[in-house]
Amino acid sequence: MRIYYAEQQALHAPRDEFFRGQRVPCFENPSRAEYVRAALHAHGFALHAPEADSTPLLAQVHAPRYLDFLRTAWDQWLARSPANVDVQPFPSVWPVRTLRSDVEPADFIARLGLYSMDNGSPLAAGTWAAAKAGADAAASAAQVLLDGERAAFCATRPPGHHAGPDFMGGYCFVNNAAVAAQALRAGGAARVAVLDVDYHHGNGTQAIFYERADVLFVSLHGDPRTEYPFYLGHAGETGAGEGAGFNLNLPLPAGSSAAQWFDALEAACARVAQHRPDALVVSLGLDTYAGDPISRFQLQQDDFTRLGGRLARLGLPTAFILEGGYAAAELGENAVRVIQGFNDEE
Ligand code: Q9C
Ligand code: ZN
Repeated sequence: MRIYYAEQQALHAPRDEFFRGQRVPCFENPSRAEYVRAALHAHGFALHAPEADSTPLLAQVHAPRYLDFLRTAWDQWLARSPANVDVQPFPSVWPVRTLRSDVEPADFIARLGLYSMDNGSPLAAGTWAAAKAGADAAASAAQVLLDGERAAFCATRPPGHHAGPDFMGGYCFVNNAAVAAQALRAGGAARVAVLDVDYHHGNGTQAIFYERADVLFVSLHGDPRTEYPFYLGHAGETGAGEGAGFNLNLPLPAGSSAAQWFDALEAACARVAQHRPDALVVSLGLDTYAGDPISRFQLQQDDFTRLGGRLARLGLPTAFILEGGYAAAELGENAVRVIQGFNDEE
């Protein structure tokens, strides 16, 4: 398994976020990837810097004006006032129903709202650099699979699966799993499957591929009736147009046990196998862990070994993309267990 880690991850280090009415230190912070890097190193895995440039792929899964905004957002914020270097911008207004999203406002905070689904993706000076490096890792992972490698793992952050065609959200800026899937398609894979096992529904990935039959999206996640992202991820969302039948959501009640979760994983794996994909992209959120501070499933550490083994038995070239997981001190061990479970099954 070829493993990618991008040092630039540390450049995305916003201070705090809104949580239950308070400003609290960001759950999604550089220590997460640092813990994963340290655990991988301790277990003897070699880490590689991304070698691919995701620029053309990003343009295929995101809108040009959104990418332009992201790339320049921090400079735009500083242009408003040099004192903003110590201030985090947050959106406070959004173009919801009846409001126009086709006209870019001149006001920076209004543009930030236009390109956000929530106030939960704090920006920092190095957000673009970190997010771009993560997408480069996803593109690199896809490329090594196309070159014949069985599996690759992106130990990257910020995560990506909530980022849609033209918006950020839920700690995510660019959709790394979509970049990997698109890279596999562009490189000759006729059919690709994305399996999203993060606690939260991958609304961004679903949206990007919703009308496509070539990329199947399957997700198991906390029921959006009670869990973020709330406004997508229901069982009735099955794809549209050409993509009808190529989207499968398996929502589970908050508090679900590991046994319930693995039953849903079986159904997910059956649908993936039925698609007969040439490659698999796994949106690997580790926030299904019982110790996660913001999620409510009950997986224990050994369950991640079992997950890795089950995915290996699909027998597909597989790119793992790290998504969520906020029990930072245990994140490294949990990631290593997925890899060991996968490798031991091969
Ligand atoms: N600031 C992922 O796991 N936000 N994202 C909670 C609001 C929603 C999680 C608090 C959680 C998003 C990639
Ligand atoms: Zn999550």
